[in-house]
Amino acid sequence: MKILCKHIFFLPNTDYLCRKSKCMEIERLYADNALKINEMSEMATAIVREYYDPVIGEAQNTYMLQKFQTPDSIVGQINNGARYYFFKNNGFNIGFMSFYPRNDAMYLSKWYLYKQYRNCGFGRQCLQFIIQEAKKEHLVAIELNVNRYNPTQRIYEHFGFHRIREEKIDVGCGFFMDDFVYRLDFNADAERLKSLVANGLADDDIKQIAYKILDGSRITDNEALALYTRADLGLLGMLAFEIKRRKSGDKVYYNRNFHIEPTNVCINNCKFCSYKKPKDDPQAWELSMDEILHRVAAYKGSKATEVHIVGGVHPDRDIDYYCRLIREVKKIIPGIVVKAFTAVEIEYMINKAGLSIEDGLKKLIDNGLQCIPGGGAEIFDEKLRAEICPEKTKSSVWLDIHRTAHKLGISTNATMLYGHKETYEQRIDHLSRLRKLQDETGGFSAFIPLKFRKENNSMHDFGEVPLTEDLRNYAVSRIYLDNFPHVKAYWVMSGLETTKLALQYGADDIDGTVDDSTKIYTMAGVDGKPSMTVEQIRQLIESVGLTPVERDTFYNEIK
Ligand code: V47
Ligand code: SF4
Repeated sequence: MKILCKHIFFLPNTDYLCRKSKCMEIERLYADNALKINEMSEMATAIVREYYDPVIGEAQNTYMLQKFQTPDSIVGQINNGARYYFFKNNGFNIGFMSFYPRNDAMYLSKWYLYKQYRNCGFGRQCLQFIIQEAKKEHLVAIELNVNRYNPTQRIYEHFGFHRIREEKIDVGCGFFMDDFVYRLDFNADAERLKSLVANGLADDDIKQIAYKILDGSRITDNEALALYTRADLGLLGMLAFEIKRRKSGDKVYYNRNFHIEPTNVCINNCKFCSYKKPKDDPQAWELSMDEILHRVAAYKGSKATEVHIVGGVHPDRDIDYYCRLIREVKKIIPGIVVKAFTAVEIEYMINKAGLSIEDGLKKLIDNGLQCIPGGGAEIFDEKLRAEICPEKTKSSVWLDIHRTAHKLGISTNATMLYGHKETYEQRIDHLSRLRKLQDETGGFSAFIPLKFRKENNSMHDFGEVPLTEDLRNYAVSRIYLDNFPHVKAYWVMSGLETTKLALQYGADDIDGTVDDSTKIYTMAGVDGKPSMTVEQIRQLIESVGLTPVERDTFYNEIK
């Protein structure tokens, strides 16, 4: 059985617009407390009777009268097979949804949050509730339509829905809506996989964790530790791939991008960094604005959709310089998305200008910043951070900058530098801080594990971890970060063969074409030129049986 959800409207037909406007009017009056519950109920019932189904109309009437008496909480009721759920908070009605069975499916006929409660996080709460109900019913999937311009898509992705197709909906009166259909699969293969786990060699406690994961539940820190230390790599791959499959099917995302690294001169001295050089070093560079813009101009007319701008924290540059840089880039290629500056660079420029994080970010956004990359996170554990990158932005500030960016409406990425001196507990602590922030804001798009590379830096003697450790880390991260829509295997850092394997261990994104425009990893010892054509990327993804999908920075698919 499936749940089919229709967002906002009941069923598409010719009187849709008329019905919709009446319903909206009633809801508005009710939300403004201008209507009493029985008046609202009668009017709503009349509309449902007139336009839809008398039985459901009655049920709605009975339901409304009963349910508005209930105390705070999300409440539900079954009437004649139809269910109505009203969302309440602090005694106020914040919205409602209703769904009812038809043939072998449940239709979510309406899901609506009153205007003043939108953007307050209730959308997430309601969706969580719908998912929980669907699981209780043992439904296999939820499908719902969302208007392609509706920003709530991010919420669905946050919960693991993936876009399966586009649909043109005839809403009557000659109007059409362009929708995306999103789908969340619960346990298509869960039972089959559970029996594989049951027949496998894992210890009982690992098996219990595996069942929990396959049931779609969140794992605890202790369970993550058990997976890191005791789970078989094959089992981890199977679980992580299943989670990836539920989130993005067999798709693997890539984009057409290039980097600009304005300088490798930096006020910090991170011990793992092979990139930073003193000003007078022959390997140091400080590109002028003209040089940068010249590089950008080379992509004019190309199909690149994103420029990724990051570099060292240069002591002489300030926020006005970087705002101008973004503006000039946009003048040259107006449509390009500017993903720029790690939280470390941002902290420096904002402090230098004497601005708060919020005002500094607003300024950057007003000048065209659209996304913040995930760099600078390293490892959040304060003690280890003080050892390997003592001057760097504090973990709490890194998180604050990303939190504020999300609240201001831009998405960001998160990274973790692993494979040096950190313990598994420290990795889990790092992932846990990210998971909590993502619960709060939902603003992260992708998590990118970055493997420590040892050449030309003062942590050389730590060596590099083996491939098995990379895969273990991809898998546990994918499983643990259940609220991150994407895990990226950054091919420039991991190399092509590891990237292919990472796609079997939970990654669903490999970054982009890059076009030989970054030096961070070649300077740290990674072989080969960081450049791939679209054909090479697609071949790489297809070679492991998955489907390449070009995306923009925000994971909109590009046809
Ligand atoms: O923060 C520096 C890492 C990061 C080394 O958001 C090293 O889409 C390994 O964050 N060994 C910058 N890692 C790169 C980065 C990134 C890359 C690609 C995509 C995105 C994204 C973000 O590089 C730094 C640091 O963690 N790093 N030196 C090294 N020796
Ligand atoms: Fe500077 Fe970044 Fe290198 Fe640290 S990792 S020294 S902040 S360039």
